[in-house]
Amino acid sequence: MTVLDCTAYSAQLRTLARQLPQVPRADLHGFLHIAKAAADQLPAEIARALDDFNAHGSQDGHLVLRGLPVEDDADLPPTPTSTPAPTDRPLLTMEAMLAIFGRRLGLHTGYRELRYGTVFHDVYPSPGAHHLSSETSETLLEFHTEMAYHTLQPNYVMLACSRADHERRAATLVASVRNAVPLLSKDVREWLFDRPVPCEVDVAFRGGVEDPGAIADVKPLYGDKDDVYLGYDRELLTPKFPHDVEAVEALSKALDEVTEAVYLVPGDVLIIDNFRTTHARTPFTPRWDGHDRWLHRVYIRTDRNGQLSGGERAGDVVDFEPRH
Ligand SMILES: O=C(O)CCC(=O)C(=O)O
Ligand SMILES: [Fe+2]
Repeated sequence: MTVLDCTAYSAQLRTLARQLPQVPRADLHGFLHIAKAAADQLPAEIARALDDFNAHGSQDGHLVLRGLPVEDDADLPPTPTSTPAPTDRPLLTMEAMLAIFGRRLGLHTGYRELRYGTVFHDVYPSPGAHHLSSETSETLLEFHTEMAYHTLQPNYVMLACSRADHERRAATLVASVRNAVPLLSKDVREWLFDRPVPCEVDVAFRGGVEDPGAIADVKPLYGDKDDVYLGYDRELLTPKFPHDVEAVEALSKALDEVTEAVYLVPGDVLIIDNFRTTHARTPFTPRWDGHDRWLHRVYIRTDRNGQLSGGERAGDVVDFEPRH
């Protein structure tokens, strides 16, 4: 796990956060435009770490920025229990960090069908959540590459922590394809490369249909043969042919073997390279006391792998088109 301790930059980062409009949702495009100016003024060490991760990725496919400014628990509003956040909700410091760091990397993107097309998501436990939802708590949220079935799949998933779970049991798991590939046989590597495998989609993208089936195809390994991208979802990939089933099983095992756990604490930002990893979250126990685990999430697109075609702005909302 790669961790950058940002404690020394806390005051500087607070100053940058204060330059942002304090009601981000009132004019999100405007807010993210100003965040770009802040991203250009980041402390050199942080700027370098983000630029380097953006240009080359990393062996373990994720980066943790730790010790960032964050409200004291007592100064935070209660952990949300509904989505989306009210349009007039004041900016939280962790949201400011996602705005600024995200603009250093690329363009914040909303997905029309997901959470009303909002760009800044709250991730919190919800009683009776669907088993594929980030609102689960007592069950394992299984490995998924975020929206691997979406042609405009985000390049990065960014998670920021305002509150950890009470017992600090919840781990965000990340498995990197750069670590997993060396564990695969040449047969499996070659079989899965550019091999379309039927894939179901998350509930938000099912168009109100209970079970539309595998309406997309995802290639588990693709891109540059010598440094492949990964598309892996333990729940949604539905290989049919026996050879596909076996190969996906071998990939699944390799990913388990290289899994790393990140225990997010307040003041952490986790950046997940969504083209080279799959991620999951282990179970935890909510207390429903207003102080449950609370993360903030954004999706970032960059021009890597053609995720942008030109003219887009940070804060744009895109429509679903399944991959084939
Ligand atoms: O709760 C977490 O740590 C991760 C949840 C998740 O997969 C997500 O929000 O995309
Ligand atoms: Fe996720």
